Amino acid sequence: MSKTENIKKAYELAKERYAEMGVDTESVLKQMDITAISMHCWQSDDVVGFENPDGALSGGIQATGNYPGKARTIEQAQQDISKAMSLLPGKQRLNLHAIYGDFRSGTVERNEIGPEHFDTWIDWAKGQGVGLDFNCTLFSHPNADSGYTLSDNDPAIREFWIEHVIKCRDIAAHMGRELGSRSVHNIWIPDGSKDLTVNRYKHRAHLKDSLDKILAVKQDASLMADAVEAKLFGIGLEAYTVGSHEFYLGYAVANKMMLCLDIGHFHPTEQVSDKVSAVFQFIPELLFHVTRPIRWDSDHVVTLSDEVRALFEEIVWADKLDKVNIGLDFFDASINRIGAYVTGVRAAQKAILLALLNPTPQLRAYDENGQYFERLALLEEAKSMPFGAVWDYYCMTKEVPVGTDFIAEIQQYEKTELSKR
Ligand code: RNT
Ligand code: ZN
Repeated sequence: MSKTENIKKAYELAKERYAEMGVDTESVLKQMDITAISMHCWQSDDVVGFENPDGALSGGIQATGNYPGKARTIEQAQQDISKAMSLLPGKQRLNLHAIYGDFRSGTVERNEIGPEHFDTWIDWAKGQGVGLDFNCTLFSHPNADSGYTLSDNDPAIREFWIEHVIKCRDIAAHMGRELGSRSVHNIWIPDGSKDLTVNRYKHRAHLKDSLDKILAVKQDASLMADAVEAKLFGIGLEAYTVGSHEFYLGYAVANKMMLCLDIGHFHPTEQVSDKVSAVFQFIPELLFHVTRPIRWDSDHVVTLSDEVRALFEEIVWADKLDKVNIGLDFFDASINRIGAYVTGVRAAQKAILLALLNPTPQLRAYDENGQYFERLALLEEAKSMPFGAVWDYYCMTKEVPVGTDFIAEIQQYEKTELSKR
């Protein structure tokens, strides 16, 4: 029997098993189709960007490793991301950072960037049929050297960054308009202090004031939407982070905007999955940065870990899959970067699929009847259902490599493209 026939046969059997549990795999696959993952452009080149290819990454984040073949030009980044997308089932988007603009070999100050610097990407996105998301970049710049940007004590520094973020929101709206798909603009700032400070309140007041000034410039909600991303600490910024969870949770609720929850931005025993049903009581739409912290916010490639599974289960159980924006945020410079993309996106997609394949109606019934042994048993049995057969079938119907077949494709790409850089 051919491989295709085997995949189909395995799927048909799996479909029956799931149906016995009250799960309709066909409608699950339809949901997979409309659930887009926004791929972060910065795995392609270790968060360097095209403003200053020799510049150092600052802001308390770090990509470790020196695997050969990273993208050094926009063309290379586009080629790599297109390659990765060709190996992924379903729909993706691309998430750009402001430093990835096409500055046409000139220097453009961050507070002077505009939509024209992203035409190259918009054209590429049109060609790929994908939407774009956007991020202002408030790190890797001399005006961030004090450790503070929007919350700096110097009003001139704050003003510079306020202007930058305002420009970035224009760019996001422009992308939304050009591509007919709303762009999510995420605001993350590195601000904080290595050691104890007596000015926690003052910096947070500055940040609030700067954000108020930024958001005073109204944008069309159908073209772009803002999110704010909280964080616990950064490298060299261990004692104090201005934009903490409480700060942004409060800000997002007060200003009716999106909150971005990054899996790596909390205390190690804290679970982002548990925040989903809490935050959704107050905020109608969320952005997630799916990543894998190991001991710290190390931004490892996403795998099908318990926490990633739990995150999507909570989203599905809260019935909010259509109210989440799924971004990825890992940057591993120690392995083939296209391989990192494909492995990470596929892992996140598998977690979504698994969450959708849960026998949720039966689980809820047990739960609400107080049948807790039954609930636990079913949760356990659900783990060994033939989900791999559904995943393989999904990949096959989307005409992308099934199983490990993408490994050889990436090895080939490394040989013909990456090794020549
Ligand atoms: C940093 C944040 C942020 C960045 C990107 C590059 O800790 O997670 O999202 O990773 O903006
Ligand atoms: Zn993040």
